[in-house]
Amino acid sequence: MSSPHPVVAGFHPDPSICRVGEDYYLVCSSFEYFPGVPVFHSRDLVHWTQIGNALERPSQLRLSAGTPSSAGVYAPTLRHHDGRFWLIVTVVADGGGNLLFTATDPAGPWSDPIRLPGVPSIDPDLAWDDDGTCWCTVAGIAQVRIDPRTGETFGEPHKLWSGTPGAAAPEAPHLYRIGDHWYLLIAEGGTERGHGVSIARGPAPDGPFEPCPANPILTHRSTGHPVQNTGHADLVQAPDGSWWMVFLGVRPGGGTPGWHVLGRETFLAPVTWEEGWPVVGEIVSGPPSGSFMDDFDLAELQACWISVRSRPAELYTTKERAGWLTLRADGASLDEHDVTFLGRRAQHLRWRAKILIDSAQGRGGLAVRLDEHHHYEIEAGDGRVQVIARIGSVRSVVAEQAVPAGPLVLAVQAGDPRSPGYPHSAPDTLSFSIEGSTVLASLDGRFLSTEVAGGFTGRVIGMYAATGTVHFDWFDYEATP
Ligand code: 6LW
Repeated sequence: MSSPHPVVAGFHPDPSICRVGEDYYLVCSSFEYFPGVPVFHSRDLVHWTQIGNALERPSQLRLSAGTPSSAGVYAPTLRHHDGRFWLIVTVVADGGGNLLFTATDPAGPWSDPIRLPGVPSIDPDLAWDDDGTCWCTVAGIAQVRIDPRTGETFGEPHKLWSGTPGAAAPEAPHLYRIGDHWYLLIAEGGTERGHGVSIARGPAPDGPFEPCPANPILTHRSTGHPVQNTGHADLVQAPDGSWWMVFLGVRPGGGTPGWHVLGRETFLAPVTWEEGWPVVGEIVSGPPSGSFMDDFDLAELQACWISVRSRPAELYTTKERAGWLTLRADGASLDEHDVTFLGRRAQHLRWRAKILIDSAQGRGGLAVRLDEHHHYEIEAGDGRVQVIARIGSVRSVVAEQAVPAGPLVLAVQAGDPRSPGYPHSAPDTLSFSIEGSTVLASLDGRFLSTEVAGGFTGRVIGMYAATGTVHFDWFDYEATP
């Protein structure tokens, strides 16, 4: 089976969706990256455009250098109620916890956080009943009433449901009033190959809840489906009355056990109802996302650009040299938590990215990053270009070439693996080159996969400064056959 395409490709997990009139909005987790919580808009559920990031000011999101990768921003819920947008999210970091933000325009600005010290756990959800009571439901599955304007909780959290007996990790709850019932949708099985979605219903927002006899209503566990790990879902009703589910899934490649390199992506499926229970249809393939070019002519950075933990304006600017991005190193390398790095999510199984770099005043380059311990890069400066591989605790310069002074085009391509079809075959090969010259190094892509690196994210491709000040004229990314 050829793989259906996500509707939001690349590392965009834990989707939460809401509709206002003809407009749909969707948010995702962002972990150690800043700005946090990408916000998307669509009119048809299939074509999505990023309209901003909800957490874009340090007063909203402070991820210290001590925040581990794959900690940070987890599993938001987006809702529209009483004329405003409400976003609730867990920030796994010092000074974090469950935080609530509001906005009148989902493109921003979003408020500073309202703290919810009485809300335990992760994956908070918001639902309001007819008398205006706000119910916050979290992984576990537990619930507590809150005042979303102040963050006050009323009473102690109480357990609502443990999910299917024997299933791991009941999490990602979303509570909905649909017809005469309250429905409690959850993920279970863990966010790996056993992932799934189950549902229960009851007469009131606090239950009691009766599980659907057909649970899990969505799972690809133990199937040959090209999209695996399906779970962590949210439901939305279209203006025509039809129902839809967004959920995360991965596209593993290579031999066994399969390696997914793009992180957990957002997929879409139709939902019908039988005897008062939702039935999830086959994935609706999204449009292949297009190519992307930024020549840094704008004063502000586009919404898709993300940095690691923070983005101090003095280290990242397009105002210093007109039409160029200037990155200033701050003493940290890609092996550390606070590197000067500006990247975007890889969104295709096969792609190529290029930059035009001027490294006369420093060293820097083009990196493919999974985390501090898993990244490959091509770096220019001091009259040479190096390809560097960092895999676990091993760091190695795998290729080096002297180059003449002046700007250079550096490229990386994710192409087919060597020995495709073999049980041990990699998902892809990452090849690094100086444009117009031969490939300097071709590296096994599996080491930049979630199955090797661990964690919740996917590959991010970007520019960085290792020492001094480095200028980038443009960044160009495109899918390849
Ligand atoms: C998230 C949990 C999950 O909080 O993974 O897939 C965690 N589901 O619900 C991190 O994304």
